[in-house]
Amino acid sequence: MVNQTQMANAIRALAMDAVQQANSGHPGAPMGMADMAVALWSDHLNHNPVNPHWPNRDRFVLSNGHGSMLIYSLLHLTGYNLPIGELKNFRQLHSKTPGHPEVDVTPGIETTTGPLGQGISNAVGMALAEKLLAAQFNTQEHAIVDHHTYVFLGDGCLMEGVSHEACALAGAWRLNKLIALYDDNGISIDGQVAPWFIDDTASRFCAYGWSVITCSNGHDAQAVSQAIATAKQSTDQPTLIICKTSIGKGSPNRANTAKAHGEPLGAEEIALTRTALGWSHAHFEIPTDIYAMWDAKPKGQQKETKWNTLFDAYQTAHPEKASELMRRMNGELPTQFSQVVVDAVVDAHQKAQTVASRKASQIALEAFTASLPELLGGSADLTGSNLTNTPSTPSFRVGANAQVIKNEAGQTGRHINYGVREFGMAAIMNGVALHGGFIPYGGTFLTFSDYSRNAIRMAALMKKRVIHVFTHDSIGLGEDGPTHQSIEHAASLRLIPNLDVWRPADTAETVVAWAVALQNKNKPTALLLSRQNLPYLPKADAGNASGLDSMNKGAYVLAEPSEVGINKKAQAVIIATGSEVHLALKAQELLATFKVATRVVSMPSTTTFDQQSVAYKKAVLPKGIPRIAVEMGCTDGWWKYGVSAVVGIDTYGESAPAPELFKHFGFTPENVADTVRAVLQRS
Ligand SMILES: Cc1ncc(C[n+]2csc(CCOP(=O)(O)OP(=O)(O)O)c2C)c(N)n1
Repeated sequence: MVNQTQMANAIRALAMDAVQQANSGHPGAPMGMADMAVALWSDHLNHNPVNPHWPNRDRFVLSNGHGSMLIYSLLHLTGYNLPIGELKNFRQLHSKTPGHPEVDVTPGIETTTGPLGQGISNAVGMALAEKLLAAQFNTQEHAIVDHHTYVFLGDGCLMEGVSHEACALAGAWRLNKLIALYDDNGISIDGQVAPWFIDDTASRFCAYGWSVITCSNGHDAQAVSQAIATAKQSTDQPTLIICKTSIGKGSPNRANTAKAHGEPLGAEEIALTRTALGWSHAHFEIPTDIYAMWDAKPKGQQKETKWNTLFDAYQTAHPEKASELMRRMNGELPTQFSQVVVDAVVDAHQKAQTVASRKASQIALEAFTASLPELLGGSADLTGSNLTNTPSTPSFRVGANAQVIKNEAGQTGRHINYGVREFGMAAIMNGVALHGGFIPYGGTFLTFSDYSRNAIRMAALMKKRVIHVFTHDSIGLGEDGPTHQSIEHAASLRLIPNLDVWRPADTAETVVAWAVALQNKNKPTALLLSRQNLPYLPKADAGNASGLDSMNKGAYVLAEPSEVGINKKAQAVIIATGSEVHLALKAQELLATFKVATRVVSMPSTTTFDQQSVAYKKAVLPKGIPRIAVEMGCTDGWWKYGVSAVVGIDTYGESAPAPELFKHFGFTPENVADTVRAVLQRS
């Protein structure tokens, strides 16, 4: 009869062998967490290896993603479509077993982890999504959304500040179905952590409002299983289970040392470890009886079938709710959404309002949040500045009994006060998007996008629809000064592959930017929005859906020379973004008085424009005439558009009223016009 130690040893053997074969990787963490994994995966985790996308599965996040061989072993052993050949191919090109777990690459992986601290933060987002979705869809009889979110994490995740931001929120939100198991092995890369990590982790989590359980022997699978059972009983707090473990458990010479952390054990030590563990099977060979013990397919099928029966009953009783839930879980927008977009663009053209683009964003959101219940907004303590809330998005609140509070109309909150936690917000939003059922968006000042940056990058890498509302996007914010004024941010966000970046110029472009962001099912978007008012810019094709079609290409011809009374072909193209587009139009007028003919191109999204056909790009930016870019930010990114000059800012800003700053930094029609004339004289 196979015992739990043998089940754990199967993980240890696979981890040792795969890391050895790849000649790189981290054997220590999987070997140390193997018993915790047995406790969770064989006694508690509700999942179906045959259908990794079963909506009501428990979510499992390996926050210490360097221990990837733990999860690959578990997925293989429990019956996911991850054959042993993939484990033999660990860390090789195009294998399903990359160095760190990657969502949508390996069946059963819920999120991409590796950047420490973000996995636990994603898990907070998943648990939030579960709680909110349950409050929105479950009925007295039908607990359709009802699962746990489990996380494994190590010292590294706890040292990272983002874990504080996210875990504090998990406590405030009383995410009682979030259960984190801490691999407390006292080792990180530099050695015994004692000199640099003396936090009292139990007290820290108690202070966040978590329940904390300590397992003095994290290698006692039954004790860990008992702790998980207790954690599942929690009705109002998330739980941290502290498991005292040995890194590299089983290795006679490497266990409990940093040497077990990030390199192969070596053939000799592997042989010694096998002997110590009593594991005599060939490399990568798992005996059938151990496979049989691990096989989670029959139980998983049963659980899903039971849920399907419940869902059928739900569907019969509440057909609309059932199809709405499935639509949202599949990430599909409602069919009427495209009409909502057209109406919002037409409305923007008709009203022709002069407002800040952050206000234009709120106007767009009013239309979109009313028709998309999946939009889950928020702000990192700047709601009144970011303007991320609308009448359709009351504040998300949780009562002392851990229930999501509903208003008189029975609606849950849909706008989250993340507090001053930009990175936490971004990583939590990733978790919400990964869970499904919501499209998260969150606001802060553009300058603080640096705080969130790695989570934005992770959303882009994972191809998840997360929308960042970055307001106060330039020196145009004025008196707050250089600490708050973005300079390099637009350019540096544009460098992140698969991140769409929009800097709209007026109300119509802002609606389009939001619409594209919402339709970008497989990428995140950053919306860069002004603090200061911007005029509506008349467009030749306004008032019909074709206006939408040019704006959504990321750049379009806004004004030809004829619009300022010059009947000759353009001698130069002025390219501008966001708040600088109206300045470009004024420069165009001024140049006309000198008989200089220019075309103004509004380029709200360089990232979207870059995706267009060569023919379209040529039509907007014709060859043979000089181009001048205007943007209140660093100039670096513009040279790739073949510009002859950039009116930009390559220093930090200054504290002063915005109109003075515009003059000081040369953002005047006169300076733009002079720049164009200087370029023409040179060419
Ligand atoms: C944000 C981030 N910084 C640094 C690293 C590099 N790194 C990978 S593992 C690790 C140490 C983690 O220690 P611990 O969580 O205790 O893992 P263990 O040694 O127990 O495997 C570091 C610094 C990383 N992956 N992510």
